[in-house]
Amino acid sequence: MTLGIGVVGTGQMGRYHVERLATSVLDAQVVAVSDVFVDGAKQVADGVGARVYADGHELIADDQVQAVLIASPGFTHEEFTLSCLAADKPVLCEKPLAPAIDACLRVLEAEAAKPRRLVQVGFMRRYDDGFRALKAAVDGGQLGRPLLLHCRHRNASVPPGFTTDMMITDSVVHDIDVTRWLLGQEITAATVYKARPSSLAPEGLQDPQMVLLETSEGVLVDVESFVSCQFGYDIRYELVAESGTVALGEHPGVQLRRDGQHHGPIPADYRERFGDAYQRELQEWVTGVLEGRVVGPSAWDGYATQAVAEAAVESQAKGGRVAVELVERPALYA
Ligand code: ISE
Repeated sequence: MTLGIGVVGTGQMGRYHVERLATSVLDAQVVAVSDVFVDGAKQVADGVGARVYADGHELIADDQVQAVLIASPGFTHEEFTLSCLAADKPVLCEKPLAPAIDACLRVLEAEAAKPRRLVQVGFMRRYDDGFRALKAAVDGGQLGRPLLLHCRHRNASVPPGFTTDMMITDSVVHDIDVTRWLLGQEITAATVYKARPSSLAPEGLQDPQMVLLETSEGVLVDVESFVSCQFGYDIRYELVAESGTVALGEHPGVQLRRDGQHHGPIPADYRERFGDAYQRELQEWVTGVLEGRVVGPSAWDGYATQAVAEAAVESQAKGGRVAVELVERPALYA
């Protein structure tokens, strides 16, 4: 059996997913793509023999489209996800589920009324070997109760127009998601501290920052967000538990020792660092949908992450600790 997939949005991430779906994901076929920039969409469609739409809702209504991947700009995610829910089609929505809590809640409410989950949110780190090993170590319990989590999230640089709040909403959201998933706890408060800005950061960007998160069971989590670190894409994690620590290993690749020095590669960006994770995310989604289940990061995860992100953005703007309030978790996400 092959899953007919429609991809909404053929910008950078949309193209990245289309290429992977067309070349290396088993049992997947891209049957339609859409974008408001139709010429770009046509180019992508021609490469894989798919139909083209200017309007994502028309793509979702296409009978050949059995499942939808949304990679259009964040502000369109709510309407397209709701449209998929109305059509009863499984949907993998890139993060964010929606860029505002109210919008996330509307999606949550629409899905919670269904007998089964249809929505998955694109938090791909959960599919990375290293992050999975970290979770297995925490769940295995040999280290005792987690106490602290140190997260480092560094990008070499950011595109023009990247703003200080996007350091949270575009970048730290991944650390928020990993924290909740790794610890199996909700985040109850966020406090943001701004370091003096790097002279190499774009004008006006308050980079780097430290985000302090508190969880429901009292674990403290610090996240360094540094989006113009210059040297590469650098993701580090260390969990401190009662009787030991567990850390993500260095990215695989050869390590060279010569002339009294050692050298190793640093990935250029998240697509290189998490290429395998994206692959697994798509493959597990396709296989699951063909078997009638959606089990990846849920709309609840998308909502809870957005709620924490908004608290952190408020702390960024006003200073101080901001508490996170969540609605009651619907039974569908138990
Ligand atoms: C980017 O949008 C991503 O989603 C990456 O995973 C993240 O690490 C990066 O910081 C973001 O800008």
